[in-house]
This record gives sequence, structure tokens and C-alpha cells, in this order.
Amino acid sequence: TLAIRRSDYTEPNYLVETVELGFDLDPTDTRVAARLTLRHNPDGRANDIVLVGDDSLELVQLRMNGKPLSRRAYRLADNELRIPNAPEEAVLEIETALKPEANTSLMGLYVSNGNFFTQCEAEGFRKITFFPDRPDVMAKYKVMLRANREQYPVLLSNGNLIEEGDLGDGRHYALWEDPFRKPSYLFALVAGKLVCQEERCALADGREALLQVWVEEGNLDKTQHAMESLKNSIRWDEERFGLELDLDRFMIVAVGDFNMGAMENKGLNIFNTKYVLANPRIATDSDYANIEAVVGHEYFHNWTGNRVTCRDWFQLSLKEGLTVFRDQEFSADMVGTDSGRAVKRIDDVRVLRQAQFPEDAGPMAHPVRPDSYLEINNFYTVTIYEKGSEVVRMYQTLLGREGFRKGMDLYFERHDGQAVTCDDFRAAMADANGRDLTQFERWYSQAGTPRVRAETRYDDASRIYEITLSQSCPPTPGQKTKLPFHIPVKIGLLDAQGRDLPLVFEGDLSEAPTTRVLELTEASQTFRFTGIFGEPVPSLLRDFSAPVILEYDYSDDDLAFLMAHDSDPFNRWEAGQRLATRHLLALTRAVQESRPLEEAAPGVATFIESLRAILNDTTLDAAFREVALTLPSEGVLAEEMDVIDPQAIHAARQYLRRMLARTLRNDLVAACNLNATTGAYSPDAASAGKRGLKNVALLYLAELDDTDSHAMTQAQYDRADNMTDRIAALMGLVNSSAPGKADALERFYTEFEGEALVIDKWFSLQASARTTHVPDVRRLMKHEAFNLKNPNRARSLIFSFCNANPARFHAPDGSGYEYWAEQVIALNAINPQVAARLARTMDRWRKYDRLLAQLMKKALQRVAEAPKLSKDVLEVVTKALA
Ligand code: HT7
Ligand code: ZN
Repeated sequence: TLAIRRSDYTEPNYLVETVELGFDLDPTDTRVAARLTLRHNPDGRANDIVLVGDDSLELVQLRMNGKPLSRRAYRLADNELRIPNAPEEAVLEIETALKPEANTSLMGLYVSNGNFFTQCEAEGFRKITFFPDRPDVMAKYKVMLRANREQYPVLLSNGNLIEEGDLGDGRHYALWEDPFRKPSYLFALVAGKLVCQEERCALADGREALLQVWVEEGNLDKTQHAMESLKNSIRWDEERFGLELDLDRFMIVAVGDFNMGAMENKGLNIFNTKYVLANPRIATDSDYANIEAVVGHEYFHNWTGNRVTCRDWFQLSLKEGLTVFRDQEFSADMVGTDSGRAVKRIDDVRVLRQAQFPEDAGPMAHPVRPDSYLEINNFYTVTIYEKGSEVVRMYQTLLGREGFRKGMDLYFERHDGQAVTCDDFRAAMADANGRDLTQFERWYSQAGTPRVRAETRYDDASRIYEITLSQSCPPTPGQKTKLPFHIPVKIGLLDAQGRDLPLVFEGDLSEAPTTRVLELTEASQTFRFTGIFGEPVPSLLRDFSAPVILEYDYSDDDLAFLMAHDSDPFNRWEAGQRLATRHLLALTRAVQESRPLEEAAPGVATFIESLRAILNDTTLDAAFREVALTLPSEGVLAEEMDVIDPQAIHAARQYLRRMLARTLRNDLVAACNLNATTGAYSPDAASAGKRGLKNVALLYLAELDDTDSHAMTQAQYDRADNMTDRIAALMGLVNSSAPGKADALERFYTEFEGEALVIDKWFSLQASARTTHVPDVRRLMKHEAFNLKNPNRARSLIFSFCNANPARFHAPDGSGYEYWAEQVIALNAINPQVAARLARTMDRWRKYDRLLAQLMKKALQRVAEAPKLSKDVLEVVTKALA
């Protein structure tokens, strides 16, 4: 298997002008008639027409310019159909036969619960017909769908419905036309028994659009939030970026079998049910927030991805990083308040640290614009998405909101309707603002998380405060040494009262803001502030202005001070996390050395008092207090250790959680009572924040595992009128020895048996419970509701155990790893994409202590040697073992 390289890019030989597709839909034998008009590309090289088709395709007929092509006129080998010496213009007619029901990969055309769906990004269109399946080939599509009317009453595709009618013999048809040119990865069709909620929506320019949310029958009581989110997204993109919906009709369809979150097919977004269906009975506050974010994300792709798309898949972050940035800003604006925005920022940074930092330090580390891949599906990563979004955010930090908007405007002015590169985006930002962003390119080309080290010096006599920033970046696979990045470091200085000082920069008196963006471009630079009376406490990397690890020798007192006073809520939270990490690592070492924990972290009592102050500070939003009270996860702590010891980390964190619960018991009980929400459920940020704080408090109390906490948790479980409170209480019960826990689990299952998304929660909660060991997971796999073919279900049990239950997964006997290997191998045969995601669990094996690392390596080797390994899994395990 050969790697695809970015440096090998060449223009397509032929461009496709129009595509007409005729589908005769049948689960076991679907026929696709494609009619393509092609024209030789003046910038292309040979006069060979090159089409790609998957192994699963059966080629039934091939005609060029009206005549059947003889077997000698084309070559078909290694998934490539090549027609050498073709004319300047050609009309190709290709008939293929497919078996959608047998397609468990969920790429291309497949069946889910009796209905037809497609997924074409990145390379699924080649499972439908032979085609130049690459994003720089953009064409206009017309799609005819034919199927049995009773079984498939609804027939949908991209764009506008231009005709529908009866075909006799129980069949009917629908003809769709998409007015916009698009790459093949944005093609979609849906056919089956579906119903929709629809609304007309007025657009800024006076037009009206029809909005629809399609679901299976029985789910119409769960579409309102997705519809509201869609309308909010449309309004937000008009207001923030001046971007309007360009279609008369915009559809969202929910499907229960789906590889990822959702897909931005032009005018026909297809969603995992998880990101559409919600009502208070089945969905939690975070489900509601995720739905809003994903609906926004897919809608925003209409401009950033569809109108302007990627030249090749190495440019994936051009659309994904930018669109994640846009959805993050959208969610922040929907909350509205400053502290609400900060909590959203904190949540996003947590994901980055928990998932992207480890990726960037492991065997799959890659630049935001990768240089090579074996399987593109493996590159839909947190680096491309979340780090990509941080890179886009840095433009806004450097250029200001207005400057960023100017750059966006120029980007669309230059590139609407084109397939472009990350360099094109950077050029638009630079040119619109008259800025040199040459060095900024390194954020795209160099992998790894940069470290920024700060040192400060205060000179009493001259009243000068100096900050010296130095940067470095560790080696990553294929990149031994790194050049300095262009890093925006937003800072403030606090006086002894905790007030922000005016920042006079190198004696420049023209302005003295209290927050400044320092631009670090060299390996080391010193910044001087004048007129500083008394040594300040620095607040560094405010709002997490760059995706870096910031090192500064803060004292415990400095951190407690920032925790109490920093005007930047992100850094207020950050100070608490730094302190918590410090204590947790000290406790972890004590566990490893069997020293008494009581003496291991002397500052911990003071730290808990700082948390008490925050918990009881009602001037702070509940949502902020919730994140401030949440300790760094076991995964984040693991990254802080040279050699990871999952059991010791777990024991240390549990010890601190219990200590906190004991010390703050009365305050926690009070927080539960004061934050009880009353009246009808609403997912708005303020109510969700209250529930969040209450449930964090409840789960601390549940750590006490005594009759009082059992009674409190049980009472909340019994009285809950929404899924947020119910699942939190169930979690408290399951992680304790409460007498009612088995009964609660059973009742939960019976009550929600018909709601697949809730049963996913039921599996996932048990998979990540402290009391769940490998044999328990194996038992759950035999449950009647378990189904390996359904990605949501597989993720809810297998992924939750392997990724969210580190103490049990890393059982010293290696049983967790054996289980992992079995599941990767089983999934490989069903769905390579999902299997490869699970394979990523072992990325960091070299960082674990020797005995565990050996067992992990053995499991990896077992997978690597398994027969019929997909490219997807092969790439992940060979890179891990390399
Ligand atoms: N652009 C989409 C990425 C995607 C995908 C979605 C569903 C199934 C398979 C997929 N492969 C790639 C999702 C997004 O970022 O919006
Ligand atoms: Zn996306």
C-alpha cells in the first residue's frame, strides 16, 4: 500500500461539466446510470480520462460519445478506469450495479433501517459510479431517483425538486437539480419512509427558503431544537459574515447508522440521529448544545466548504478548521454573556488538551496540512478540526474581528466557486489587511504542540517589567527540527489588589490597554512594560490565544490570586487547573511510592478553600463555577507524566475528589438545593448552567458513598423530569454502592427501550463506570440491544470502555488490551473507518510503564498481523508500532 503525497498533486486531465445520474433503487441490486460530459483540461497533462471505482462496483456498461467502448479502448485495474487518447470532449455513459444492503462500511450508498442513504466524503462517490472522485473536479448535477412508492415514498437529493410522478407498476420517480457546481463528495440521496417538520424562513435579501428536518416516523416530537438551531445558524451567518443561504430549499435528514457526526451535502445535510433528535425526556443539556453546534457547523459549510471547497484532501483543514471556528463562535454568540463565552472557550480548550495535544505528541502526529496519508479517512482528526480552528482563531486574534472579516470577504471575492488551498486562505487574510503572514505558514506545515516558556523580571528602580518568551517545539514523526512559529500571546498584568494595570509598551504612551497581544516570532524575545509600580502577577495566554503549552513558574499563591481576581475568566479557570494538576501529580507520585497521601500535597487544603470561595460566589455564573470545580481529567493528567501510570492517576484523583467532597460537604449540599431548576425544562445556557453546577456537586457528594448521599442521588433519580438530571443521578448511583443501583439501571433500560440514543447512554454509562471490568463489558456485548454494526452502539460500549475508563481498561493483566484487539479485528471486517478510530486508542502505548507497554505492543502486533486488514487500520497500527 502506497502513501499519497501532497507534493505529487497534479491537475485533473479532464474536467466534468455536467453529471446526470439515474438511480433504480433496490436494496440488493441498485442500478446507476451516469452520464458525464467531460472536457480536456488545458492545464491537465495527458489525454487520458482517469476515473476511479471501488472494488464493490460492478461495471455493467460503458459508452463514449454514443458508442459502446470495446474492452481494448479502456483499462480497468486497481480501482482505476483509464481511457487513453480520449477526444477533447467526451460524453461517457456508465452503468454500474451495487448492493446497498450488503454495504456495512456506511460509505457510498447503504441501507439503514430499510431506508437508503449516501455518504460520499471523502471518497465514497467511487462506490456509486466510476468518476474523477477528487474535490477539484466540480460539476453540475441532475439526479433521477426511481423506487417502489410504498417502501420509499420520500425521494431526496441535492438542490431543487423539479419533477416527480408515477411510473406505474408501484414505482415512482423524483428529479432533482442542483444549480451549483460541486465536487462529488457533496453528492447525496435519501430514499425511504420518512416524515418532516418544515418551516418557511425569510432571508436577509427578502427571499424565502423552505427548511425541512426529516426523521423516521415517531420522531417528529424531537425535531424542534434542530429546526431552531438551523434558523439561528442562518441568521448568524447573515449577521456575522454577510453570508446568505443560496438555495430555495434546505434539508436535514437524521439517520441512525452513521460513521461520524453529520455531513454537509449541498442542500441535503445528513445527520447522525444523535445530533438531531432531542426532547427533555431523552436529551441532556450537552446533547442540546451539541445539536446546536453541529447543525451550525454543517450549515456554515455551505460557504466554507461547498461554495469554496478544497483543492485536494491535504487541504481538509481549509474547510474543517474554518468551519469549526465558525461553529464555536456561533455557539458562543448564542450564549451571549461574556462569562458564557468564556465557558464555551474553556470547553473547547478542554477538548483540545484532552484529545489533540496527545495526538500531536504521538505516532499519528501530523501538520494541520498533512504531507502524506495512506487512508484519508484517518485524517479527519482533532488536529485538522480543533487545532485547525485554533489556527483560524489566531488570525482573528492577530488581525482583530474587523480585520478577520475583511480577510473572509476577500477570500469569497477571490475564490467563490473554486477548489483552493490553505495558502489561498492565508493570502486573503494577509492581503486584505496589508500584513505579512509568511511565517504564519508554519502553523500549517509543522506538527507538534509548541511550548512557550515565560520568565519575568521586575526592576524596582526603573519601574520596568520584562517578560521574556521563548518557544520550542518537540520533534514529531518525519520532522526532527522545527522553526519558530508566529504566536500571539495575549497578556495582562495584575496589581496587588488584583486590578488590571494599564500596559505601556516600551514607553509608547499613545495607548495603554489592559490586555495586549504580544507577537512572538523568534526563538526568544523580551517585551518591556514601563511605569509599573510594584511587581505585578502576570496573566499569560489570556483566552488561550494560541494552541501552545505555556510554562511559567507561578507560585501556589500567585495561582490562588489569579483564581480569585483575574479579569480574564479563561485564565481564572486556568489558574485553578494548574493548581489542581500540581496537587494531583504530587498525590500520584505518593500513590506510586506508597507514601501517605495526607502529607503528599501540603497546599491542597488551601486549594480546596479557593474552590469553596468560587462555589459560593453567586456573582459568578453557575456554568463557570461548574467548570472551575471540575478537576483535570485522567487523560490530561496522563499527558503531564513522563511515564503514565493509569492506576496511580485514578487513585490520586479519586482521593482528591473524596477529600473535596468531605471538606465542602455542606457547601455542596447547599449548591444542590440553590441550583434546583423549577418549571418546564429549557436548555438555555442559564438553566443548563444551574443543572451543571448542581450535578457536579451531587457527583462529588456521591463520592462519599454514605446513606445520605445514596438518598440524595436516589431522590434525584426518582424525581428527575429531564434526561440531564436523570443520567447524572444514575451515574452517581452506578459509581457507588447504593442499594438502589441495580434496580435503577434496570428501570432505566425498560423505560427507554425504544429510544436508541438513550440506550446508547445506558451502555456508555456502564462502560465508563468504576465498577466495570473487562468481563462486565464482555457480558454487555451479549446484551440483546448490543449491535456491533451500528457505530453509535459500538462507540457507546467499546469506545467508552477503552477511552473513558482508563483505570479498568489498563488492567495490569492486559485483559483490556486483548479485548481491544478482538474488537478492532471484528470491526475491521464490518466498518474499517470505525475500526481505525478504535485502533487509535493505543497511540500512546510507549508512554506507559514498561509492563503495560509490552502488553499493549503485543495487542498492537496481534492486530497488525490479522488477515485482510483494511488500509484504515493498517495505517494506524503500523504508525503506532514504527
Ligand atoms: N465533512 C464531514 C466529514 C466526513 C464524514 C461525515 C460522515 C461520515 C463520514 C465522513 N467522512 C468525512 C463532516 C463535517 O466535518 O462536517
Ligand atoms: Zn465539517
